[in-house]
Amino acid sequence: MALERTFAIIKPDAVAKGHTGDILSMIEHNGFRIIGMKMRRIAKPEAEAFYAVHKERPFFKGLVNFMTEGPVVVMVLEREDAIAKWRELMGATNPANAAEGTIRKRFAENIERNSVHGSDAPETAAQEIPFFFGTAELL
Ligand code: IDP
Ligand code: MG
Repeated sequence: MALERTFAIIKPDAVAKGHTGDILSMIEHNGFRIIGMKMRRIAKPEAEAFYAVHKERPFFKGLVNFMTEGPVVVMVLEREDAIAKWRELMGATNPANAAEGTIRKRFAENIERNSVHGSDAPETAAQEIPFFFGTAELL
């Protein structure tokens, strides 16, 4: 497996509760190199565009409100098989189903306020990385 990049977010619930450092530590201890990172807020139109694939879902409005309620940390992570490995470290969308040792098992409040985001496929990563980062911001 070649080096791969994925896009990650530490969501507003986890930032507000002071879990940023613990999550970054888990990322680094699991062999990811953080090649881009910034703390910022996501504006409503940005959240709507970012999650456009979910716009017909009943949870869409709540999701957009949640993702815009406070600061997030957006990141680009690099390692072998980064997309799958990051999804594995995140854990299942619903923390009730998340495996021991995953970020969502440890920190997520519920299926919506679930602490982290990760790209789900190479095509998604290729869209999500430039959504938040210019090439000069990736080190
Ligand atoms: P993922 O983040 O594990 O890839 P997706 O199905 O892509 O999960 O959903 C995107 C985000 O939407 C989730 O991380 C979660 O914040 C929210 N979400 C997903 N399903 C539900 C739901 O049934 N109720 C409320 N929020 C949900
Ligand atoms: Mg998803």
